[in-house]
Amino acid sequence: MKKKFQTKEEFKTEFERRIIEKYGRSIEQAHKTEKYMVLGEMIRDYVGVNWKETKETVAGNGEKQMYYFSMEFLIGRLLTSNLMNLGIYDIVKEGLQDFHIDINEIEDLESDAGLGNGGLGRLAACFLDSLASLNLVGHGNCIRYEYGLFRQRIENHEQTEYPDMWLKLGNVWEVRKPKHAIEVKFGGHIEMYMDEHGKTKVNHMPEQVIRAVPYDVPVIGRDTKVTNTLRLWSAEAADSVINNDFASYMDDVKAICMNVYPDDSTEKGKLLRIKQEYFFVAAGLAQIIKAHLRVYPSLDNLAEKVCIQLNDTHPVLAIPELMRILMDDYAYEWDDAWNIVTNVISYTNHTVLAEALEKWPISYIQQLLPRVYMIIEEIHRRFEFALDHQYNRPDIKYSVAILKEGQVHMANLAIVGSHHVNGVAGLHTEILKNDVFKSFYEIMPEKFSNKTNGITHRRWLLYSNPQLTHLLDETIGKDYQTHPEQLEKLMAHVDDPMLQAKFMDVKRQRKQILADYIKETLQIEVDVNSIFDVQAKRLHAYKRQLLNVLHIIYLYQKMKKDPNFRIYPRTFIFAAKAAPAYTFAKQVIKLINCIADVVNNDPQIAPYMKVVFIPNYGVSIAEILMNAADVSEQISTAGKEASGTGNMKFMMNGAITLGTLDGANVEIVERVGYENAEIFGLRADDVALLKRENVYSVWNVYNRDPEIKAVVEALIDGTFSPEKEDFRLVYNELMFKNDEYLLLADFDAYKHAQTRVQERYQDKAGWAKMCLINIAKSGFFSSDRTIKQYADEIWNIQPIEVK
Ligand code: DL6
Repeated sequence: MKKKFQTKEEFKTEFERRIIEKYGRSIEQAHKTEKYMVLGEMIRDYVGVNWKETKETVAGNGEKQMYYFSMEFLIGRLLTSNLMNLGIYDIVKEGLQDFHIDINEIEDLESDAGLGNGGLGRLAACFLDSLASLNLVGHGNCIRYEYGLFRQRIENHEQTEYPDMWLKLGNVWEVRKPKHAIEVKFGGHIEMYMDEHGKTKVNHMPEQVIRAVPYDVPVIGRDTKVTNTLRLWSAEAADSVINNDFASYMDDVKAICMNVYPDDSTEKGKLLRIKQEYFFVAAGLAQIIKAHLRVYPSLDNLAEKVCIQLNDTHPVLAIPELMRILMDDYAYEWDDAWNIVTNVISYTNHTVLAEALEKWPISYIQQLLPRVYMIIEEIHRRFEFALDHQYNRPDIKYSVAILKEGQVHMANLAIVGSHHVNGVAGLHTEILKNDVFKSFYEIMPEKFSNKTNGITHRRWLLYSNPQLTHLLDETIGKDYQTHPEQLEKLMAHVDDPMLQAKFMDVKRQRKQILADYIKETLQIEVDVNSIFDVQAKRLHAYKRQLLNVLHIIYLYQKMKKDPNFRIYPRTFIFAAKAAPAYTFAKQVIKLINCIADVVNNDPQIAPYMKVVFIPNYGVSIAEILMNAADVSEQISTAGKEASGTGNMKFMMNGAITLGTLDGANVEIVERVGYENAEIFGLRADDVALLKRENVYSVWNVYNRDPEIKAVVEALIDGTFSPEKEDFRLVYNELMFKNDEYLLLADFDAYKHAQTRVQERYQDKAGWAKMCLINIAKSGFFSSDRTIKQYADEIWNIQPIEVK
């Protein structure tokens, strides 16, 4: 089958024809959103042939397929990356130019898909890009949320949340597939009976049935025909509405796909969250089973042909649900079903924070998913039996229990039901093995492994930083584009003064792009000759944006007090969303904006220091922010950040990591050397020791150091807000919870690290060399490497060839 266009002229003819046919207007008359929609649809249809051929190859050759079950896929805009991956960007750009259409304007119309909230979701998106680009068959399974997390605006210095209507123009990339809809059952009761062969049969009489309708988005790899699917499930009313109250039934249906993160602090919120989790898992599994049975006579070989990766604990209900399908719908005995399930499923852990490890009240699961709960109980019972009789470890029964304290411990269920469990960076995996999941590791060490995260170098370097890409092509050739580990070739050139100068020029161009954006959106003038120091990530106490803020206060106070003390000009840039109910995080955002107001408007200080908070951080903002940074702030309390992936994006674009030895920072430093990063502060072991021995007192630090005292007092003395109580909560969290995240314990070390940064920046050649070394060593952090490891060591899938 022939593609619809292969040359610029063919593209133009097709584009013009479609505009006229769809909107009954000429190109000149068409609105730019209409041009965007038509272009998107053309690209989607363009890949239709590859999509079909990939599916046929998989079925024809009996290829094994991987399904990535994730509540989040932060895929960002797709137009540019799809055009680039397909190698038709220039044809399309020039074709549009002939019609006097600027491709950048069209690109800007696309919204970031609102399918996630942070690093975990962006990781899933990078993985999809790498899977297709490596010719691996790996699909995404998620919810088609109607509204993304929220659109953040700053009003009166504060975060305000507006609906993120990312589907406002529709989603040009998706194809609705009503024929593949699945009925998902909730509530009700279970009837058990004996069939004519004396076998126990189970009948679930649900209280509510909701139809899951898939919307498929093609996932296009670079220079390959392999086209995978991101399947997004949308909730609709089922034909058989069992609930009598139609209005409240419709509310329930709508609620499932309404938001990414419904507030789960209430019972209602928790029930909704469990419903969301079961909804996309049950629908995804049902479709996998159907597709399998279209090709194979039974499910006996399911584990040979299918594997499922659980992205954190959110999709863990896949374990009991697959058991349910195998036993209740296909009459498998428990042991056979368990054997299949535990060979299909594997689990990635993304956090060590106790509060982020999901636990759901037993009564909620029982009420919503009565049959699934029975199976969880049986998994729990059998595992306890195994602890007594197989592992001989009754002593650890409590710590590894799936059911305890009235709750279902989802991570424990995940570990018991998976063939592999992995962490996302070396240090993180060690903490899982030696601390968080120590008891599990003792009895099943072979399950645990590390898969250090990665980022797709296509989006984060090749497409978002064409200036640097051009310089790299010129210096080391283009092989690194398909083999990112070959960025290492740059090491042979890092001492070249000409290259160093060219790199600084590229960085300057990227800084100018960001500076223009800041000017246009925030009316703040920033100096591209200053050090761009960036902290961009979700706002959380453990990520310690507040440490950065306290240091800014320190510099401000010192410059105000001593006219002879001046710093090398620095622009401190923040970007972060705070969870709407997370008051502390929202106060920190307000604090940053209040400080920005004071500092930026102080004529003595502003030439040396600017503070900028860029609102509505997301993938598109990251694309102009990461590559403009000189300094990458990765300053979490050691042991708390599982990996981080922003650190890798900064590094790949030639920023220096200013960080603690936490998450993947450890592996960054291992590669670039301590001399090419700025590492400070307590190590994870030190933190653990301080906590264990209970020897730290925040008041001792406060009383010992007058400078620290002055900084802390500035939170509540009206320096940054006439309302002295505005930041009381921040103050209290710091001082009356004994500085849980050890900000003041690390303050001095951070301050000195910051001083070294400014000294080193002034040696331009030395700085450029450091940046080039960071780029050269960043190939390891391409998600292509990560995905190859998952494919070889967990999924056992191989690249395919689509003819
Ligand atoms: O693995 C992706 C990403 C890591 O880079 C971050 O370090 C980690 O915080 C994040 N984890 C989560 C899970 N929930 N929590 N908290 O988002 O995963």
